[in-house]
Amino acid sequence: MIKKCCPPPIERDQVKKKEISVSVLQNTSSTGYRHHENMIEMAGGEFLMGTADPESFIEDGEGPVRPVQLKPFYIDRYAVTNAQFQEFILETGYITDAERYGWSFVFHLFVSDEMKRSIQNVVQQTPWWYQVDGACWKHPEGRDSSIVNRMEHPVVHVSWNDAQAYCSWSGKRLLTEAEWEYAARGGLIQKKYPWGDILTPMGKHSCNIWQGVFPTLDLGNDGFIGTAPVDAYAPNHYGLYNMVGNVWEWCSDWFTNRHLGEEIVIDPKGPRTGDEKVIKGGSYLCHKSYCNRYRVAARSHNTVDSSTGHMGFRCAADL
Ligand SMILES: [Ca+2]
Repeated sequence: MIKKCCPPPIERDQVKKKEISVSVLQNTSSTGYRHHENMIEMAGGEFLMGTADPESFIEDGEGPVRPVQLKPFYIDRYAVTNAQFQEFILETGYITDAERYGWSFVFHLFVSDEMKRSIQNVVQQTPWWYQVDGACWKHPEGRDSSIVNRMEHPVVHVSWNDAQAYCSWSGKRLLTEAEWEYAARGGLIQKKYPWGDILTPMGKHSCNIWQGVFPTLDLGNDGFIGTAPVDAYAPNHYGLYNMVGNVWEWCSDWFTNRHLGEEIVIDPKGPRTGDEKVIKGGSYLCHKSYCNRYRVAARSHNTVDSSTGHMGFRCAADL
């Protein structure tokens, strides 16, 4: 059985979608990419993507291990923060999918008992997700919550559409899955995590995941229950922070669990079409007992208008 702890399958098509005019959101900066100072140049070249790790989820399409070649690109050092996303919203007036629909998925530990009693819609396969009215990027736990003390945390409750709109405004783009995995590996070959094969080297926590008993007790031994600031923990060898844990990150590729093996692939961009987009890196909700997807080869997927309290993104750009 696939342990689908993470992004709940969202059925929002009961709400008529408005066309989003991304054309009005084109980059208005005369200096090029926004927040370019926080981007790092990746040299590109060949690397081994995917894994044959016995811990991997075969049904997710984590394998086979395959050679991939990439051209150089820029990548954000950190996930996009609440502060950056607010800048985008203030300049453009953009309305996120969660705001248009009027709700988003919030993890049960962040929903008050009083609020739970009034919520009818709980995801059956993953009952720890509550459909909370008013939950959105600036109210992560519902209308009465705020991001005031979390401006340097990753923005969440953003759909793939929202991430695309932000990228368009900032003159950037989402990473392909291959770029994401190349960057996350930090130059290490076929290691489990961005820093090596040991989850807590010398007993030290290196990413924001779940400790305790999922989904009821998060001990927060890594310092955080819920999101952490985007610069928490040490970066990988490429200088990138929180490539695994903290929040899932949207990629540009449509999802498939079938890949070509052996033949080297150059700048893969995923299938031409699909139903769901790839997400990478796992989140603060991942635990070895259930959703061991905070490994660099791990992957999951969700629909383009889905949003949750544990999905965000970072940007890339062409050189
Ligand atoms: Ca944690």
